[in-house]
Amino acid sequence: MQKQKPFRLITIPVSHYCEKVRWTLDILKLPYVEEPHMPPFYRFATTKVGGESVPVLVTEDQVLTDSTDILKYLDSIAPDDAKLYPVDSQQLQEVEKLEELFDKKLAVAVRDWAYFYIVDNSQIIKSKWTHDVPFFEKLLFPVFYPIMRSGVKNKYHINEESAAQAYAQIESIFAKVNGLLADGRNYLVGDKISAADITFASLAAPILQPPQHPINSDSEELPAEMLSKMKKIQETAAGKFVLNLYKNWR
Ligand SMILES: N[C@@H](CCC(=O)N[C@@H](CS)C(=O)NCC(=O)O)C(=O)O
Repeated sequence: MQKQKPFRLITIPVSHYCEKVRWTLDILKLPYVEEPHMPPFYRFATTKVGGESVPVLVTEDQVLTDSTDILKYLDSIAPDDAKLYPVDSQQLQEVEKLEELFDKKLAVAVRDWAYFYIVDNSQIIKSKWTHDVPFFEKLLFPVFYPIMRSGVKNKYHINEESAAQAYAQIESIFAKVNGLLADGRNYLVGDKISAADITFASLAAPILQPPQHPINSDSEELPAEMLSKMKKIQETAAGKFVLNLYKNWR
């Protein structure tokens, strides 16, 4: 592969979709420079290049604004022995189906469930949102937090009922993954790590808190009920699978 100019990766560092892309860049050893922002400042960075949400990957000739599009692109430039999407068409379909399920259902459920427990706690949110962001953004956290807190609660309909539904959704996806792993396989699809594994692990990470996650914040401060629900998920086969993926591949 010819020498690559570093990509720009616009993120909210703690975002699990951003972790999915960051992990892929790292595993493929592709050079990139992360541009970390907190809400709402990421919006200035993403809209400037034609995006909205994070992550956004800016290459020399294109801007990619969805994590799956980014993974597909990175895979297209990866050497054959490092590819994260299988060549076999049936396996490819399985990877794509799982990635879609994790992106659309698991990630959303994890986000809504976690926000229910922490969105009103300014200390926890500050430590999560301001990790690695420019100094002036951190400085403005007290100004923007109250606005962003109501924004998050309204946009994602955060309440006790939606948190319970989100947790049930997480449990049902974990039950599905437990089922896949029941035959003793080492990876979700095929015999090597794929985009399905990286997507599942990254998007489930906030509820599993793997020690190797690059954005770590103390879990002792989290509410007891949240911690006990996390523990329940950590003890499942799929939870252990994610913790092992982080240990061995991150
Ligand atoms: N389908 C998108 C979803 C990304 C997404 O929802 N990102 C969240 C961060 S966790 C976000 O930017 N939310 C704020 C917004 O949409 O403005 C992807 O896979 O990249």
